[in-house]
Amino acid sequence: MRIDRIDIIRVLNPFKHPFQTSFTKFENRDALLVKIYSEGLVGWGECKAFYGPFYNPEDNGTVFHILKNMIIPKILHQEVESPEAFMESFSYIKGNRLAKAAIENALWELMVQRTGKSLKTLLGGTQKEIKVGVSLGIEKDINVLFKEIYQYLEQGYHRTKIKIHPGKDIEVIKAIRKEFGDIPLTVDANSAYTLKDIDLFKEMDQYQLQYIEQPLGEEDIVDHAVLQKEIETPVCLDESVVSYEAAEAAIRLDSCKVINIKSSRCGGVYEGKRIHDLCVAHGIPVWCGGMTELGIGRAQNVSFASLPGFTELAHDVAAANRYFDEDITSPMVDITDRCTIIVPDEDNGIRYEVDEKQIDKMEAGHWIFK
Ligand code: OSB
Ligand code: MG
Repeated sequence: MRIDRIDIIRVLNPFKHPFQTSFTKFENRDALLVKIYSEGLVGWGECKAFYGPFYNPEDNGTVFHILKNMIIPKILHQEVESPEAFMESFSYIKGNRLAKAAIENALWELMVQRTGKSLKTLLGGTQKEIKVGVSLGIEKDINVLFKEIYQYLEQGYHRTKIKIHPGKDIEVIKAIRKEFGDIPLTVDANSAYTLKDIDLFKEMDQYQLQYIEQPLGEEDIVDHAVLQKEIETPVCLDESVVSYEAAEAAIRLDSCKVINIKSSRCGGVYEGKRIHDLCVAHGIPVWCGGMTELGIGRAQNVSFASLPGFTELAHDVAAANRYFDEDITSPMVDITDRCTIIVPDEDNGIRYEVDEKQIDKMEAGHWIFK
């Protein structure tokens, strides 16, 4: 594929309801999109970074730098053989995986157009639909949280995940169990705790959580192994799994019993698939995580989650209207009456077309490289 031009576009899409995590409160999805022009085709990619480095070390500013100064000058007016070849040729750039994944996303879209095959087919996906769960932010008022849980249970969401942080954890879990009985429930700490809190996690064992997501720091793979030995509830790693090697370390050390794969956090779906295959080989259950994506990234997650290992656990890939009134694909990604999302493929003809009018409406910056 010859790369003829690349645009970086910053968009802002307000959340219907602010999303509070242990690291920040999100009012808008502030995202960078990349638009790659290649031999008469246009491939879009979405960068999953946020406006600040709260979830992982990258943010929109660092991504912009890496794209503008490190990646775009090297691929503009050049041939790129495939998304995999792109990733391999940029392995000399350390980290910066969200930045690389944004370009990779657009290259896969170009591959879809060039081959006439779906991303599901190109990746080797096997599932027709994926099961979705909901991830709810921290709420000051427990009644607001209860109302939300009722609302999503009514829509059939297959699992409820709540964000926790010190001071808003065990009591909230206890209250939810009392109100909702034995619903499939998980918690996500976004690395807000340390091993000093081990008693708290032991106490959580009585609440039958499906898993506890990323209780300790991103780099605490060893500490997670210590914690997992002490508790029954499966630890699920998110932030710590930045690469195939990190996943391998976590599996070898028994740092977790479940892994949340966010392909972008690992540099794209090519690396994500390698981690998926590794987990399947070791019998580690996996599910597809989310980053409150806009439609381009959300649609890519839907295709990624069709890989054969993503079976039992529900994904953080909800309907777009759970977050936003409007989105940048037509149609917006939506759920079925079984609370699943249909995976686009050649047979069902479903496509989430990029809606450029919506992108224009949300545009907050535009840079052209040609
Ligand atoms: O840790 O899984 C996470 C959102 C932003 C950053 C990190 C995380 C999340 C979520 C929401 O939990 C996932 C989603 O609904 O897209
Ligand atoms: Mg998480």
